[in-house]
Amino acid sequence: MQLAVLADIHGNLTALNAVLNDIKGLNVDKFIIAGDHIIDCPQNNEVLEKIRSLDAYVIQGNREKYIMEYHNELHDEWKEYKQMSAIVWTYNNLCADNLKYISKLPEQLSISLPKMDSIRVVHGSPFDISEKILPHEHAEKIEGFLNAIEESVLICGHTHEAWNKVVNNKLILNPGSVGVPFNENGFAEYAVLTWKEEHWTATHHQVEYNINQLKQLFFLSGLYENCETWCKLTLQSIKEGKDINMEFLKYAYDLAKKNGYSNSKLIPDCIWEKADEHWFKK
Ligand SMILES: [Mn+2]
Repeated sequence: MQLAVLADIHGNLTALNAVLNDIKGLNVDKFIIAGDHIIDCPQNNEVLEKIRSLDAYVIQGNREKYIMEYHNELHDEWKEYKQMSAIVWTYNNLCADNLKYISKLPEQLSISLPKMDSIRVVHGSPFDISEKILPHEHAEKIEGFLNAIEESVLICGHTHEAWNKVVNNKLILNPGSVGVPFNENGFAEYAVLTWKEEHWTATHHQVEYNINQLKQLFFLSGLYENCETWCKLTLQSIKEGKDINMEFLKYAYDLAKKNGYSNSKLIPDCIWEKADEHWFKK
């Protein structure tokens, strides 16, 4: 039995197609897709349609949660902020069918296959959809995460860093990110879980794809003109394999604080624009 494990596609159909093409050469029985399918890159409907066409175990990530919260009118103010424009654009462009599909996705899954060790799938951690588990920063906490679950394998995404580790006979696996991977070469990432000799083993895979083609889709889709700053950051993150969006957010929040907006949860557009100007001049 072989399972392909994907996470954090973030609307990047170009990378997803490259990964699926790579997987064709393997003997994969089923897919696990661990959330953040959409937002940040332009082809959100296409990615969801592709996922729906696969035989896959699928959960929500924090991006899908944002979409549902926005849909349920919990964040009407988001439409007034450039900071949130990629979420709002994605929501406004999502087909009704795809919205319904993500609304029905569970936050976590427990997979039990006959005569095989069970697998827990989460996006962040077993406790929180947005909690990061990083192998070096959270070395002591990892045992706690694994003790907290009944299953023998914990699959998580969210950090866009590929790694796996066996602790007390339990396996923790992050397949990395298909759409916005944080690595040295910018290649799309996924993992394969293989059941052999009474246990699961993980292998990591990287696939090169055409980033220029992806870049053109940012323009053609209208995403770029609606969310210019966020798109420039996302493209830089993909090119450099680093979380530039997060670095920019820190910078913009600091700038907001310096300008007397210390209590605002969101960054006012006047600060956002100033931060953009400074950032891309660097
Ligand atoms: Mn995430």
